[in-house]
Amino acid sequence: MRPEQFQVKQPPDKYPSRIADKPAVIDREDPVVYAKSHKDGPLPEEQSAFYEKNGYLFLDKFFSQDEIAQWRLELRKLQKLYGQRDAEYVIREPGGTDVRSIFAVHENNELFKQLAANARLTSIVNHLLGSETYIHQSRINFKPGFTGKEFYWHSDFETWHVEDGMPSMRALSCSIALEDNFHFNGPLMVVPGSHKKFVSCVGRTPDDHFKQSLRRQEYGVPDPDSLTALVEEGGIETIVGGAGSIVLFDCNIMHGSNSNITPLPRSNVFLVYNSVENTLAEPYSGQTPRPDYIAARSYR
Ligand code: 6CS
Ligand code: FE
Repeated sequence: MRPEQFQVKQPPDKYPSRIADKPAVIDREDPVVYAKSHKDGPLPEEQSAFYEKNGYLFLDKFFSQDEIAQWRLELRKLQKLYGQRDAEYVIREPGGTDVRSIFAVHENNELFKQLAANARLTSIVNHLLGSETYIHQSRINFKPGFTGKEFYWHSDFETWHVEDGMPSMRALSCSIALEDNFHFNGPLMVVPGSHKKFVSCVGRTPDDHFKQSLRRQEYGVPDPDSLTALVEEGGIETIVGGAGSIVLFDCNIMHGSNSNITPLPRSNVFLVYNSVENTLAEPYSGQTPRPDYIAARSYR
């Protein structure tokens, strides 16, 4: 795709957050599935409809064990390399030095670049988002055994809107299990249906917030009452699946994951696809945009 200059004029702030002194829950204005119909496209109709209703879709054994083995080998190489070496796109566990995440793997690593462009995956993503897409963010979350700490409840979109300037809810994440995600080693938890509500959070975003939030997020997280209300309505689903399974989840679904105190790593690669119709504007916080390795401000 051609290099695209991003937004020149600031789209309206449809989802204000971190500006009021008390939380609010507002309805989603944007569609979930942008395809004209659940019928056309690479997904069975009931799966496309399930995604719209619930905000996520689990696909077991999406990739073969041979494919996974090569990516897992690469992941272990990166983990070893960055265990000893720092880089701005390498995030360490809070209170420790184990590698928590490595960002921009779709740019810096040939194998993960190819994975991000996998046609079986992008055809499904483009159907759900109703357009061509580009990678807004990619990362490996290692969730190492014993030391992998939690990711507290949050909506990715709340952060991507406030801190990156993403105008609308027209993006999704694909989490690819490179190790088995069991119910006990810190799998992703989602609140089905929560993608249709936007929780406006309290608190002012600290400058350079990402230097803290990617280790432990404390701003842009829902207040207990709002979270309780969402869970009372939708419950909590834990996404478990063997290496090779994937889960697609809407940018605004409330999700999180617990710490991993088992010996078994829960290492997943996350690819965030954004519609080319939804390119980043200026952060709605009014602050300096986050670095490109966290939020792409152009694509090729
Ligand atoms: O701030 C972000 O973009 C990152 N933070 C979380 C907790 N999830 C999305 C993304 O990795
Ligand atoms: Fe997240």
